[in-house]
Amino acid sequence: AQDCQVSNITVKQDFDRTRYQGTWYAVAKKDPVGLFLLDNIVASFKVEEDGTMTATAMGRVIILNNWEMCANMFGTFEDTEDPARFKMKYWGAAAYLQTGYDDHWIIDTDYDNYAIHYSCREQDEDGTCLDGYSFIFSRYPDGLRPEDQKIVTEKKQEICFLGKYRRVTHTGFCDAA
Ligand code: FEN
Repeated sequence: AQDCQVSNITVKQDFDRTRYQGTWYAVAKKDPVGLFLLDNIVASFKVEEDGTMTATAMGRVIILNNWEMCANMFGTFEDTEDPARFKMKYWGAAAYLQTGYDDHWIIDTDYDNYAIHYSCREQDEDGTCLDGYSFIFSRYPDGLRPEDQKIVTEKKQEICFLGKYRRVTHTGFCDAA
């Protein structure tokens, strides 16, 4: 999959949404074009009674007039033929937050420590990703274990986003909210 074709990107085999439930801390992200979450990003995944995967996410944003806010985001995941490939519908608790509908793939996870999410919003004519985003999540706010960093670096390379990530800091800004 190192040819950077979106269609050649592999995802987590037999993704188990039940084991995936609970809290995940973003430790790094690759931003898309446009508005996004800045830092202090924490997500919580849940499987609803009808089997649908849903999630909430908090993250710091700076709105007009340089006002710092915690964005409260909601997502519902529509299933596809592949258990690790979803369509994510998302919206914010506040009206000024953008809504969207993205491809959302779980590239890899061990359920207990690390996870890599990938979304390509726009493909180039050559089949590579022109605009996309990615999150590296950890079960721990302090970051990834050294043994998981190696796997994550390999996966960043496979999805052709290596070198495009920024660390996501956790300062406690959204903890009270
Ligand atoms: C994910 C975890 C699972 C749940 C969800 C996730 C995705 C969240 C996204 C957030 C987008 C935020 C935006 C913010 C915004 C994968 C983390 C749902 C995709 C678009 C501003 C900034 C400034 C402004 C207005 C709005 O709209 N920010 O003036």
